[in-house]
Amino acid sequence: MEKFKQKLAAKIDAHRPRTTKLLKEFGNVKVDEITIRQVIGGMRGVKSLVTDISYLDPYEGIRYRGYTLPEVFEKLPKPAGKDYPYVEAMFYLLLTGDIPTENDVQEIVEEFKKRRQIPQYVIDVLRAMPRDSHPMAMFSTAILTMQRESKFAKFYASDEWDKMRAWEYMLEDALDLLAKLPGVAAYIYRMKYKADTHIPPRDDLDLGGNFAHQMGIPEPFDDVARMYFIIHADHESGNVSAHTGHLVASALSDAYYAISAALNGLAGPLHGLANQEVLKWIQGMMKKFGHKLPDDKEIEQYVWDTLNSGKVIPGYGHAVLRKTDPRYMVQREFALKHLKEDLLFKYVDKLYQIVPPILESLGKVKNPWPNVDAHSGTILWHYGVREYQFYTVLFGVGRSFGILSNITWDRALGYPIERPKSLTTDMLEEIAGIKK
Ligand code: CMX
Repeated sequence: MEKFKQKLAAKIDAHRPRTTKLLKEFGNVKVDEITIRQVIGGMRGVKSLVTDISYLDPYEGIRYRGYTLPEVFEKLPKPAGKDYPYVEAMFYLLLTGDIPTENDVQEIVEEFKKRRQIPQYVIDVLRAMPRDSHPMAMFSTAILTMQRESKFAKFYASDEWDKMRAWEYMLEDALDLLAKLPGVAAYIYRMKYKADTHIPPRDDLDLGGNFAHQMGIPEPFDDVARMYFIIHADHESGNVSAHTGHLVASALSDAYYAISAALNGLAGPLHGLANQEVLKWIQGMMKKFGHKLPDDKEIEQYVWDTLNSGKVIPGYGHAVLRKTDPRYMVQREFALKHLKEDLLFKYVDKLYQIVPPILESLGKVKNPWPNVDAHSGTILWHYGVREYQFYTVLFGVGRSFGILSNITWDRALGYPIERPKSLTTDMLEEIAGIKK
């Protein structure tokens, strides 16, 4: 791991003067202006965060370190005979900004293997939870339970504490956590849904391959896991899960606190739980139509019935994106290759044509196009992961790679504790000129 750490240290040293210069010499330069709509409306579009790890263009979608998703899939090294890259390679890219060589990737693959053993007390805590707890509650609890392992927290409490070296300990926690998260997720899955039978890890597999193995699902589910973890890793830092992770870590809380909290945000139906909601919604439709593909008029009516009952169409819309999510397209391409004849996919395909014009006709929806969650459940269902409460856990494993990369850099660049200012309604009325 020394080679990787040295490389990252050099990148950090090279970057620090840029941040320092901006702060010291240009700290008072205005970035933007804020409207009352943004203040009341969830800070939508307020430019108040900085990350170099990913950038979300409303029309182009996400770029990781400047690379679009198709470029990420094309350029990153892949395990022999596989269609999708090593998740470890993506982690290398997120942290360093560089495309790794096969040797670079192997260093991370081996490091994760060394660190993946899950402490017995985590298993004990999971087993003590009511079996009908939501898998996201279990996942977040498992992570919080491991907080006692934090090397960052120990470093902070020691006489050695040095702000300039804090990132090294955040990275240690990131590696420890990421190595264990797929195993924890697989454990929860098999405990809850597979008669509490468990599959030990294999040493000859990469992280994605081993995850599929521990879930007990044959190929090409290993490629599904790689694809899935990669597309869910990062989406800038303003989304609920990434922002929560950043915010919590800004208090110098360690990675365990930060990731557990971030996952609690991911568990919301407007965020990561939407993939579960999508599948529930489509299957409700399938049941209604007797598991046959209905005609367009019938689907239109079903969509309108959902909207008229005051609900949103899950899997459609986005706070930033203004076109079809490239993460949806990546999954669509996979589905067209591997599950074209799957009835569920045919529904998803039909909805892709029917929903956007309906949402557009409402006149208020800013993005009528599908997001990442409109598709993911379909592929998982096809390969036998039919317990859709579990889908957000998979999203959470992927998202943790992005958040942990970000909070490692947060510490490297010494970002301070986050503390925006709030106003009262009286004050806003004064600003608006309603009140004197
Ligand atoms: N169906 C119906 N109405 C929708 C809609 C959808 N899919 N998406 C947005 N709208 C509505 C909003 O509810 C809002 O209506 P009101 O003014 O009556 O409250 C209006 O359109 C404007 O919303 P917006 O500015 O277009 O969207 P927001 O930035 O406020 O919200 C999001 C974004 C994702 C929460 C929203 O589009 C939504 O609820 N989508 C469905 C849930 C979903 O798929 N979430 C997953 C997002 C991806 C992720 O973060 O994981």
